[in-house]
Amino acid sequence: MKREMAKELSEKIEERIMLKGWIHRIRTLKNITFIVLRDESGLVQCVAGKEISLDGISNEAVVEVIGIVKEGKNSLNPYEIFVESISVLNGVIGELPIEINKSELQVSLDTLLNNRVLSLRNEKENSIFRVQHILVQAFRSFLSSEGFTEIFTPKIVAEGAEGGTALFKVDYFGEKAYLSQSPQFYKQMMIGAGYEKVFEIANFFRAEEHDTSRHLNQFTSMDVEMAFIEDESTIMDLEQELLKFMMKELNEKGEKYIEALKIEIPIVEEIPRFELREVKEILKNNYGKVIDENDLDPEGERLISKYVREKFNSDFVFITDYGRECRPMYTMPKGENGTKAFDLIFRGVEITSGAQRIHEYNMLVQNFKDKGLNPEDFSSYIETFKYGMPPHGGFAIGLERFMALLLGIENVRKTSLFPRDRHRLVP
Ligand code: AMO
Repeated sequence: MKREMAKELSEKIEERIMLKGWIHRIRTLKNITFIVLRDESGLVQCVAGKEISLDGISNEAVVEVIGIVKEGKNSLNPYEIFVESISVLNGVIGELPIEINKSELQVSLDTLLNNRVLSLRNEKENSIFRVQHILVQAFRSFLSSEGFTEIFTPKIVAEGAEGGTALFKVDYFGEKAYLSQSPQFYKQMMIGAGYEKVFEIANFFRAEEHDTSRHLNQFTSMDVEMAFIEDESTIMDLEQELLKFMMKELNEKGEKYIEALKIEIPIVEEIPRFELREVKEILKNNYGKVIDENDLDPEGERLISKYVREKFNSDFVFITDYGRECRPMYTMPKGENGTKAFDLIFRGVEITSGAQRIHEYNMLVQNFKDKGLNPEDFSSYIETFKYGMPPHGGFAIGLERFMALLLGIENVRKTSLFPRDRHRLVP
């Protein structure tokens, strides 16, 4: 007998079918037991008379049900199953550490993450990573259709690519190595290799001591790099179109999850763009917030987002022209002390950094020196700029952070399957 799925029974009325899944809930009345079965497609109620043996049947046991499909009268599913037999394929040992059949899990973040395999069975938690799949597929599919090539760069590297941020050390056969913070150097090197448009979706590692709701020590970066750009605006145009497509795909393919998670999908149109100096003016004039540096702090990001939301009805804002001292060594300078770099702020938090990069060898060497770095330590990257590197630029979206903001989830640990933070190495 072929296995059917709980939410695909419309053609099966009055037929004898087989379902397999987990026991979601059991309610026993005098002569009848209602068993809600859960499989990947959803829930269905199974009705068992008292002649049916329920040995070993308990919440979360894996079972096989054979029965007849009937029109149902419950809100779970338009159909229900009159059980002829139910057998346990694999039972549950001991007490369940969490009750997962609630619409909202009533447990602490630690309990949720410690019992990840169980908590992910909850519909809401489960939906988060279905949405992730749609977003990642959309990212890949949009860029592929625009002629980008997907690349896979090393995750064990000899030097850090992001200047300031801390690195995890690795003992590489007795040699010093690090876990990669970003594919930055390699995606640029691929531009040098003649792939004019590349992207990568991968995990990267930051040994930051941050213990915040928006930092992980292992995160997923969705990286893009592209040759022959005019300047950083070409890159922002691309990201805007990419986000439009990702939101369209989520709308079209994610109905079930949008409902489960009550997602407010942002409308992506012309994303407002402000230079950092304009942002500073806006924050001073509207919120009395004075910023001295050529960078924005988290409060500044939150306030400019609020302003743009109210004035432009946009959940996104690009901020451009950051100061040279707060951008990495590969960033193309602009004017006296600026850069051709931008951030994308979404609902109050930075989700993307991007920029035009330096493509001239001498300028790059000088910029590394200006940042207090020894260019010789980075020679395998810098040498490639001697042999004809086109003007180029790119950006990266932090997937967990983007998802947390998109889904209205307060902590990035919840948008990571098995988050790595300062205190968490298992599961
Ligand atoms: P940046 O360091 O700003 O830029 O990282 C890009 C985006 O990645 C996400 N992100 C993180 N998410 C969770 N935890 C972290 N510790 C973490 N660190 C970063 C953020 C951030 O906006 N090479 C450049 C990108 C480029 O210019 O192409 C880079 O890595 O959402």
